[in-house]
Amino acid sequence: MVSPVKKLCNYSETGYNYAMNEATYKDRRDALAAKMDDGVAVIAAAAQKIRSNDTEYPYRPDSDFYYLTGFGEDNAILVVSKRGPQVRSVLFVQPRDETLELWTGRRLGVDGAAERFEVDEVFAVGEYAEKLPELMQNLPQLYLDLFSEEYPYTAAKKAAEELRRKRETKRPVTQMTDVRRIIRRMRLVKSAEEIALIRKGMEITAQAHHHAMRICRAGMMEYALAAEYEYCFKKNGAYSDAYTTIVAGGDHANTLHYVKNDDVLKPGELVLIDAGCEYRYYATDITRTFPVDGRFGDAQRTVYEAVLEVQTAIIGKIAPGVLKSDLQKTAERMLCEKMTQLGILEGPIEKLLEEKKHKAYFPHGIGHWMGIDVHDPVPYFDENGDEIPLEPGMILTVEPGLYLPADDPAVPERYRGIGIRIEDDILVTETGSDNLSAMIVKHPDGIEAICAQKR
Ligand SMILES: [Mn+2]
Repeated sequence: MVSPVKKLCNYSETGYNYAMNEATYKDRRDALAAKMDDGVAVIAAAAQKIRSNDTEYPYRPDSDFYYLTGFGEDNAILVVSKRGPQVRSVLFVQPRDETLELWTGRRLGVDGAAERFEVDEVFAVGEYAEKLPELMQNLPQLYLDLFSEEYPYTAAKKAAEELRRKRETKRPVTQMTDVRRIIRRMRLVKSAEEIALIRKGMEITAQAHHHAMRICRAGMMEYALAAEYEYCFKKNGAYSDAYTTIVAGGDHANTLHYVKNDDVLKPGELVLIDAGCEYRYYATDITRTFPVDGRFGDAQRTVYEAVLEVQTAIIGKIAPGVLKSDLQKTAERMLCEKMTQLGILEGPIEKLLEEKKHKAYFPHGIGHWMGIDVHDPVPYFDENGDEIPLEPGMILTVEPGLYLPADDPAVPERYRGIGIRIEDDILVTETGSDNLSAMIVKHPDGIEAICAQKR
């Protein structure tokens, strides 16, 4: 059973209605409590960040806070306490303020938050410090961001210390635990609702990549092509990109995170574009590499097909129980073999791998977790340090590449200046995997066909 989504008039969080049913977030808070001993967990919203003087960056919530609340306002704190079987969720929010709201928009406020969220109590954020001693009374565990110096966490530590010093508690705090680690372990496996949001984002990202293939031409600036992505994302309801768009013409593709995007796209070159929208705070992360003027040259196609073959093989290996480190090893071995076939590396594969010679041309990982964050900071290893095998509901990218710099004399001349990465986002399923970005063309013939639709 799920409770109906409550509707609010004249209220939106940075243009969003909240993404999921409130019961989803309540279930997550209960799941967090189930992993806690008697104690208090504190998790805070991200602070606004200044871009210049008194203007701020567009606000983006803290991913862990958002995961537990679905709340997109800043200056908010969630406290979950567990006392035996009793779980209590308390939310601190910004109170309504007519004068400030005139400038920055409507806030939910204390009453609005109490109506909307299935938490036990809501208070104004200004009351946080004075409520802490009561919330923490006789609870010996403190779950918080161990590594943050931000106010909500330092205030919780201070409250614990005062309770102990003044002997106002029978059970002082004796242990502090990283709450983010627990939440992120929960975030590792995505729910059907989360997967649906990523699929929706992927439709938008797919449109943008296909649009770019159609409008790209020699003489265009990289930033102009990047702007087309932003336009596609925003007009289709994705509030932001999930990360800074990379549009790398020619040899710039050999700079892995090239975000300057300020060069002209030249005829006869490839362009590597790594771009994905963020839809309701869920990421997509897609790379496509295609010819600026629509036709692969022979050398370009040879390298492209080598990378594509590796990418297809790695995606084919994804299934429950598989280790990501094995995907990495397989990708490195396959790319190493391809590089010897292309004359980029020479010698026995085992020796090349042992000496990590392939790292010069494939220096990064085969993929990463993806979710609310594009590089989802969910764990790769369990509490014992053992690698967590793939299981249904996990989402990872698969993104092999070959980067052959223009000025590298070890690379055969015909391949110099070619940089290729092909990246898809893969959902692990019961039976294997589901490529969430399968609709975005990547076979070279398919790419040429879309490019030929140029206007
Ligand atoms: Mn990626």
